[in-house]
Parts: sequence; structure tokens; C-alpha cells
Amino acid sequence: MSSLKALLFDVDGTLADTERDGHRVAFNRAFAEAGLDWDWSATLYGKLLAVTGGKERIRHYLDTYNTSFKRPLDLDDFIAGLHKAKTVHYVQMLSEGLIPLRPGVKRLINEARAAGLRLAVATTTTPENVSALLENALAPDAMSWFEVIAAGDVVPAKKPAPDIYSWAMERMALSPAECIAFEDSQNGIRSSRAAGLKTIIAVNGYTHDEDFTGAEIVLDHWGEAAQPFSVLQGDARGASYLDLALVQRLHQG
Ligand code: XBP
Ligand code: MG
Repeated sequence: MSSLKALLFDVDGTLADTERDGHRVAFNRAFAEAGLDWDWSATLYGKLLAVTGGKERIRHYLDTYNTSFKRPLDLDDFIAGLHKAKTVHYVQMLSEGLIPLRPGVKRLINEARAAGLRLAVATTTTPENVSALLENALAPDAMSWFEVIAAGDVVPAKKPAPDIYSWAMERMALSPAECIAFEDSQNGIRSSRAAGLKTIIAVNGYTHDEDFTGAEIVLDHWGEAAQPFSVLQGDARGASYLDLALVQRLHQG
């Protein structure tokens, strides 16, 4: 068994609960601004999350939930324009500090840095969203803590395809056995497992009933000393929050 060298983090739902009160709201603001009467409710958004990537999600909405919409001739450009506006709104929300990190994230990342572990991000979200979250919610220089930010369209096939994780590991010259992934969703674990990675899960409001077969452990959140997690699947070896010692033990299997 290789020793653990790097932690690979998903962003949305994993580092922060961004979807319902962040991305969804930003999509709706962009739609209203464009004069569209589309309104993605929290329930509809849960269904739309089946498709990762904001542009892909808008297309999926039109294909499945709004088939009567009269599409402009250049649908790709139209979607790209809406998505660009959505990103501006989303980044603005982050800069206002509206979306905090999930409990335990900052502590675990600090612990990993102190131990000399390498860090990366592997996400389907747009790169600006990652920097805005890390700089506003983690630390102003937090982007420099991550050796690789694998995000957005750098690989054409988004999660659940393994490509984004493979892309990150290639850049770090690491094998899957030397890394572990942190995810919150079924699409996420399908991606990380297909890339050969052991994966630790913390579910959220949208993902708690998803299938996490193959996870090392499934938690309700990452946990803090004063805010213990609940174990939904697997064995926390008596721990009440996810620290580096538990991550190492889960990696060893
Ligand atoms: C995240 C996503 C993204 C965000 C929106 O999934 O699916 O689409 O919801 O981001 P994961 P963009 O956590 O599995 O990476 O609008 O920037 O695409
Ligand atoms: Mg996620």
C-alpha cells in the first residue's frame, strides 16, 4: 500500500454547501436579468443536479423540463451567455461572504498542510467559483495552498467521468493509490472511483439518499470536536470528527 501523499477535494457540496442557496440563486438571477420567466425551485434544482456543469444543466433543463421554450438559433451561445451572467452573480455572493465552508473543512486542510500533504481541487464548477470560495471562505492566499486546481471545462467529460481526477493526478505525477478524494455526491464518487481513488463522503441535503457504494466511509458532515459527525456507512474507528489520523487509516484500508 502506498503512503498517502495528497488530498483531492471536490468543491460544491464538499467544501461548502453551495448548491441550493448559492448556484441555484445565481442561476435564477441570471434568468431574471435575461428576461426569462424560468425559476428553479429548490426541488427542481435537486433534480437538475443529476447533470453536472452549469451549462450542461441549463441544456438538460430545456431538454427535459422546458421543452416548449422557443430556442434561439445559436443555443450554445445563448446558454454560454446565461452561464457567464450566472457566474458573475455567484462570485458576487461569495465575495459578500454568503457561503461559508462546511464544518471541519478549514481544520482538516490546515492539518494536512502542517503534515506536508499535497492538496488539489477536482471539480466540475467554473474556475472563478473555486478561487472566489477559497479566497473568501478559507483564506486570502488559499489558492496557493492547492498545487492543482482542476476545474470546469479543462476536461470535456465532466463528472461522473473520471477525467477531472485523472487530469489532476497526472499534473501532480501521483498515482491514485497515493491520493484520497473527498466528495459529497453520487456523480462525484462515480468519478473518483472510476479514477481509481479511495473516497470519503460527507452527504448534504441534496445527496443523503444517493448510492455511495465503494466509499471508505459516509458521514453526515466532516465533524468538529464540538460538532461530532454521524456515520451513515462504514467505520469511524471511534472518532467523532474527521481528522488526518482517520483519513490516513481510511486510506490504509
Ligand atoms: C458541481 C456542479 C456544478 C455547479 C455549478 O458538481 O455540478 O455544475 O453546480 O457550477 P461537483 P458551474 O461538486 O460534483 O463538481 O455553473 O460553474 O458549472
Ligand atoms: Mg460535489
